[in-house]
Formats: sequence, structure tokens, C-alpha cells
Amino acid sequence: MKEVTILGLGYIGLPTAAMFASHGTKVRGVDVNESICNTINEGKIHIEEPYLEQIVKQSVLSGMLNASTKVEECENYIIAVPTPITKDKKADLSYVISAAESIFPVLKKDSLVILESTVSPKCTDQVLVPILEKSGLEAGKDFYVAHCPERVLPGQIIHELEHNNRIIGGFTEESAIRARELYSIFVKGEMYITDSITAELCKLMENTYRDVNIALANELAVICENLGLNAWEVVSYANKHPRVNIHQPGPGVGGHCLAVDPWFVVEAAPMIARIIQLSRKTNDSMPEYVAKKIADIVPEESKIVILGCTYKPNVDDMRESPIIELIDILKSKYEVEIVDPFIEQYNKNIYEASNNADLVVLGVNHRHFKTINFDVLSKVVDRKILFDTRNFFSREKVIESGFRYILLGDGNTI
Ligand code: SAJ
Repeated sequence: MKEVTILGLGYIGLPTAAMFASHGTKVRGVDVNESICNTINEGKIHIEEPYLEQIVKQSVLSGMLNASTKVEECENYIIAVPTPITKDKKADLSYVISAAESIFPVLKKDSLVILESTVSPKCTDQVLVPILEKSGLEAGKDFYVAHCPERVLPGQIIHELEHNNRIIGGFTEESAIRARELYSIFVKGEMYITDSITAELCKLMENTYRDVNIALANELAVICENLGLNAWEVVSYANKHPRVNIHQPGPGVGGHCLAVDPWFVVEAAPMIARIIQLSRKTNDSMPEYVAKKIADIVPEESKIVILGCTYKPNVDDMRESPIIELIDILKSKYEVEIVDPFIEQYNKNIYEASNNADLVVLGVNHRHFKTINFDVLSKVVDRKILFDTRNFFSREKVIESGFRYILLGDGNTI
């Protein structure tokens, strides 16, 4: 029976552990946080992800998965720890380094070590390998190393782990082949083999592509506001072209991927990655831009209701949320009320929260907000103004109920 040790039992590590265990691989999950290990060993989970809890429970019950704070000798290791960003926009590799430091003392001949964490280019070869070689073994000869970045979308991780295509970057070709063999236990998507540095940059560029494209849409939104045009209309018609796919404008880009990964590319080539830097700055400037628009709409000390504060719709994750940044800017001048059905603290009745409000701002297009009854809402708010930053509501419905409708990126309404 194959065995694998997975270091880091978070959004990626735990679902990956569950997939291996439920496909007949003996999994040892390792996390520095003892309470996470205890939760998993009870067959429970500490994160929100559809279908995950039942797979973890079954795997623990069948003895295929157990969690511990200690790394032991094993034939395969997968590192899935976080790589946050430092204040000066550099990759913080400290968790990767400490995971590698915990492996090398028990590393045995012919083992395979896979790095799944998103890292800056050359990290696998220049940071991970030298630490593992402290074992006295030589990478590519005595043991194998590969970088296989994850690509899954929160909310559909279990499905995507199985069906997405994967890029497998080997320190040597033999390393990549070994890694592909391991993943083939549960991966049904294509697995493409390349070198480790190409795989690192490939992962970074996937998210950078999206970030740059969103920056383009945000720049277009500002252009359209100045020209008295509707950017949403421009995007939708431009996208009728078979080779065009402009993304959606909005109040900014959040989460731990798009708002972070492009900086790792900038770190590798600061003087060259100009479009990438500018795009990051463009997207980062959107909360401030939206706040300025709000200042033009209502006077100071008005009551503003913000609908949604997570980093994107229908998730409970507030990491790097541009709406949180917007709220921080607004709080100094306005009375701010937050409503978000995904965050316990803000899971309030919209109509009660909007009592005597001057402005309602749609920050995140959660599905729950589709059912807002504007006729009821218009009875409780004082100044009936709705600012939609996502082109989510039906303009006609909002206007019919007596509201003034303002749409980000639409120069006719701003
Ligand atoms: N956003 C826009 N306009 C758009 C699309 C998104 O403003 O047209 C904003 C969202 O509101 C959100 C942010 O961008 O604030 C990021 O959302 P997202 O859904 O684009 O991405 P993530 O961060 O949830 O997940 C991405 C995915 N990458 C790609 O689609 C290329 C996912 O597959 C990766 O696994 C993940 O990053 C990761 O871990 O790197």
C-alpha cells in the first residue's frame, strides 16, 4: 500500500489528504497546530468546504487518515503550507522552509518530496532542495523532488482536485514521472510534465493573467465614467468577439491568490514586470476610488449600508477583501452598517440594518442579495440611493421602487 505524508492541513492540504486516503493510500497529515490535528482525528474539519467533512470522517474511521504534529519516515511527502506576502511585497517562504527542515532528518533513499505551495520562481531548486540535501542524500539521484501547484477553486475543491489538469514540474524528469504516478491515484485530468521552474512560473502567471485582465476592466470602468459610457456594456459586446474575454470591473481584487501571486513575479523581475505591477496597483486603488465616488454621492456622517464584505461572492473568506479596505476608509467619516450572510457577525436582517440609511452599497454579489425586495427596502431607507459596484441588480426594478441607481463604471449613472 502506498503511503503519503502531507504537511499543512489547510484549504489545499486537507482535501488532498482526504482524496488520497479515500483512494486507498495511507495518509499521515501533519500540521503544527495541535488542535487542528485533534479535530481531524475526531473525523471533523476546521474549514468550510462542501463534501470534505464526510470524506475526512470516513477516511479517519477506516484508519487511512490520521493527523499528527510530527513528521515521520515516509515514501512520499507533499508540502501544502501557506506562502503569505511580506509588507514589502515579497514571498514569505518561512513555512516552506520549516516544513523542509522537518523532513530532511527523516528523509530516506528513493523518497519523493512534492511542493504544492505557490512559490516564487526557483524556490524548489534553490530553497527546498538545499535543505533536503542536508540529509546527506542527493536530489534527483537519491531522492526525487517536484513542484506541482494546486489550481482548485474554493467551494468546488473536491471536484476540481479530481478533474482539473495539472502541471508537474520535476527537479529531474524522473522526479516528475514519480510525482505523476502518485497523483494518478485520484487525478483524472491531464498531467503535463515540465521542469520545476516552469511549473512555478506557470502557476503564478495563471493568476497574474486574471489580475491583469481585471485591471484592464477596472481601467475601462474609469474611462467609461469619464466618457459617459457603460463599461459593462462595452465588456459584454467586446466579449462577443470569438477571441476576446475581458473580465469584470469591480471594487478591487481580493483573496490569497490574485492579490498576492503577481507580486512573486515582480519579485523575480522587478524592472521588467511593469504591466504586472501597474495592474496590481490599479486593482489595489479601486477601494479608494469607490470611496471617492461615495463622497460625491452622500455627505459626511451619512449612514451607509454595505452589502457583502468577503473577497468574492458566496464564500466565507475575508482575506485581502477590497470591501474590508473600503469599509476601513469609510468608517472615519460615515456611520457604516455591514450585512453579510456568510459572516456570522454581520449576518443581519437587511431591512432592519438599512433603517434610516442614506446609501446602500452592493460590495459583494452574494446570491442571497438577489432576493432583496426593493419596495420594502425603499420604505426603510431615508435617502433612496443604491450604489451597485458589481452590475448585479436589475436597474429597472431598483428605479421602479423609487431608488436612484448608481452603477460603478457606468458614466450615465455616476
Ligand atoms: N474578480 C473581479 N473581476 C472578475 C473576476 C474576479 O474583480 O472578472 C475579483 C473577485 O471579486 C475576487 C478576486 O478577483 O476579489 C479573485 O477571485 P477569483 O475567483 O478570480 O479567484 P480566486 O482567488 O478565488 O482563485 C484563483 C483561481 N485562479 C484562476 O482562476 C486562474 C483558482 O483556480 C486558483 O486555484 C486560486 O486562485 C489559487 O489558489 O491560486
